[in-house]
Amino acid sequence: MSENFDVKLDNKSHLPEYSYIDNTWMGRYEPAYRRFLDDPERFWSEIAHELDWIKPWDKVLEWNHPYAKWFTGAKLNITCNCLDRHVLGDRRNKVALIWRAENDLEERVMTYRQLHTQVMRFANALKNLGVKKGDKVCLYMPFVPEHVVAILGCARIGAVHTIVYGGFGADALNSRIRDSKAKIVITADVSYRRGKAIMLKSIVDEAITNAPSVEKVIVLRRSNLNVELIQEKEVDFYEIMEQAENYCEPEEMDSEDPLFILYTSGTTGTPKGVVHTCGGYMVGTYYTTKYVFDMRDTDVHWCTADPGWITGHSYIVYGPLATGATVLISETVPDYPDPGIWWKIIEDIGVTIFYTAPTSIRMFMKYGEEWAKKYNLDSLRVLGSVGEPLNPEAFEWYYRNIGKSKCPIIDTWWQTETGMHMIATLVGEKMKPGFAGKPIPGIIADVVDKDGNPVEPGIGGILVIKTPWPSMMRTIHNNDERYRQYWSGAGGYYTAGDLAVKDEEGYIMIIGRADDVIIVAGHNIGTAEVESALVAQEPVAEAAVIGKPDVLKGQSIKAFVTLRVGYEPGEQLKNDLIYNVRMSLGPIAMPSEIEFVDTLPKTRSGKIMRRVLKAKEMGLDPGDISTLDE
Ligand code: 6R9
Repeated sequence: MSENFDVKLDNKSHLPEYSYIDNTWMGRYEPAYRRFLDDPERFWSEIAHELDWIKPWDKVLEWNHPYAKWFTGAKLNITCNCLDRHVLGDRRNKVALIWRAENDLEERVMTYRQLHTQVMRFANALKNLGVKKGDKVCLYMPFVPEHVVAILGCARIGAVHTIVYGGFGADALNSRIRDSKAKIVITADVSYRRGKAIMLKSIVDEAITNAPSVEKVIVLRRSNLNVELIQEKEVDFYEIMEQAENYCEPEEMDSEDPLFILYTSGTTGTPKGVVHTCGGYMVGTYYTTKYVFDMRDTDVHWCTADPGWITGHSYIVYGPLATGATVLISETVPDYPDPGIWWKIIEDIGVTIFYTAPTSIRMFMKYGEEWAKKYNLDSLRVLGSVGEPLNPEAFEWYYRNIGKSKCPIIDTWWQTETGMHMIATLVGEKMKPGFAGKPIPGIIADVVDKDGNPVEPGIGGILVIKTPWPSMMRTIHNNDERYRQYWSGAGGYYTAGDLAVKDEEGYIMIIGRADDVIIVAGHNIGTAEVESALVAQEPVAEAAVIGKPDVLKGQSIKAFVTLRVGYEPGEQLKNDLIYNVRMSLGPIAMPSEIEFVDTLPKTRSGKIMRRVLKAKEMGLDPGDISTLDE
């Protein structure tokens, strides 16, 4: 990786017109960050002390590069912090979960007390099936409250959950079950998407034909289809719950015992089974939910991800419940039955913290702001973004149309591997559209060259995390060698696989995945910047760029573009788009080709898969496409 990235830094910034600076939990960014630097272990131990432990730790951190152990010697159960402490404290009858069905007609509400009981019953049901601490349990479920019950039920007894997104097909499910050697699969008869029923159970039937580890399948029957179950092997979710006791003692987990395995989104390669452990993950997700989102007891938190992604694990389930929030969970997609559905839900429920992905925001932009205008969004106070770079155009749209210029936009950079937010602009801090922000207190991140030396502001390089943090992954399941690779490049720092650039104030902008980088005439060009320059133009809804071999320049840039509603493709438009990129970024970053497409290939979590476009363009095998959305 050379340092000669051509990056144009825009100095536009926003101070939220209405800010919460004085009220944030830890105070302002600078003093909090300094407090962390003064004594990192004390910083983390102070946060950990806010939670309940069965036995406290002997040491905060044992670091033996690249292996970290956090809160060693401590015993805990994460469900005690997500449930028991609220039930025993003053949140007993506080609403824990509000669920909206895909059709927006059904709603279910569960208090902390109710959720606690359900989780304990389910945990006992798992025990009755012979599930023990350390056993792997695969969840392949629709997004219903029972999904959360099943997750926490596993954690209650120390079973390691591995959640597979309910939109994946049989092959993807099969490979994850086989890699994790799951003993139990939990599923449902159907899930619903855009009004259509998807027969989840039949997909499981297919997926487990050659998965000998699977002993039992638990089926949640939510429809009236009366799906038949094979005696012995298959059991009904509520039948086994009914036979189970109400109280379940929490399993004493060692801080370093695994909590779950989650397979990565696979934008750039084969999915990897990321392993997270109990203690550190609990501290990291609790801390970031509370601090980064400035979570208060009165908040209604809505993260639009699915539990099948890390975002769902950390910011639907574990983090928000550990802080005792009211969590909205919704099976809806953003544009069904119409593109106003999410705004309607926010108005109905009174959502205060809303966390979504750039892909959704760009989709809303494509349909126009009228949809959001129909609803009263005054309850909102914090808006979040995750998953891809939030380009300035989408930032502005989100800030004005959804946040009504009063809500901070918290762009959060992190990964399945990091478990928690790493880089973000905190509530009350100056926001810079296009920049994720600064490393949060607790995290030392930087932009470096291939030897690990920091590069100058404005120069692109490799994004690294320099020191361990509590919720870092501990290994890749069945592939520790692959784990070590994360810590073996760039001077031995943790390399995230992303490229970034820092400005004079230390704000970090993500410019793309290292695997997607384009090198034109010796200049490294991050995909995000060119895509952003395209999306900044009114007709463009979304864009993806790839590098194509070019005899003169090494590579040339090809852009794939989808248009906003009301725009037609044409030669003139192509020329205009290219001209405007040239004017904003210069000739080096100018696409030499543009192709208009109806959709872009994305992972099921909404990330653009540039390698699929590239393989198709060059007539090559796209590699593992199990995570591709159809
Ligand atoms: C949480 C999650 C991780 C990759 C990551 C990066 C991209 C995530 C981002 C972002 C720019 C942000 N990414 N958040 N890029 N700005 N705020 O998405 O985890 O599915 O493992 O993906 O997503 O490329 O390396 P995961």
